[in-house]
Amino acid sequence: VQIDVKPGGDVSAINLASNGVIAVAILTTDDFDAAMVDASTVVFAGAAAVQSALEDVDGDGDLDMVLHFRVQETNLAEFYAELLAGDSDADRQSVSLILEGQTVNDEVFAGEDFADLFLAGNALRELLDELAAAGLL
Ligand SMILES: [Ca+2]
Ligand SMILES: [Ca+2]
Repeated sequence: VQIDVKPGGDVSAINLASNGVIAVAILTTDDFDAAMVDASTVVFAGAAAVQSALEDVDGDGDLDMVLHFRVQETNLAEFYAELLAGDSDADRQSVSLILEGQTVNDEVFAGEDFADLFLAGNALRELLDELAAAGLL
């Protein structure tokens, strides 16, 4: 299925130090009706959704499902730390993110979108210090 991490912007950048939520839209297409998604089954980057709503996020006249995930409940910080250990000059790491779930009819679906993960300032310095102390840089 088609998903859109942080719908609305061109570049989806996720600040891993955030205590907020990431919005991910599951888009309704000719082949898929997002209203059929069972939001309680959806997993994104290791996290379950804390909120879901039907909304036309792409403005094409049909309702899409928008789910919210808490940044701190995802596994993105660990993922980012691994990537940073391999490429410590890049404080922005581009990744492919997968969302999986089931419809109310028990059909399994998955979608993929791309986003930039980043940390800045103290949060970035602390992680680099941790990686260095662990001998990973
Ligand atoms: Ca996006
Ligand atoms: Ca729509």
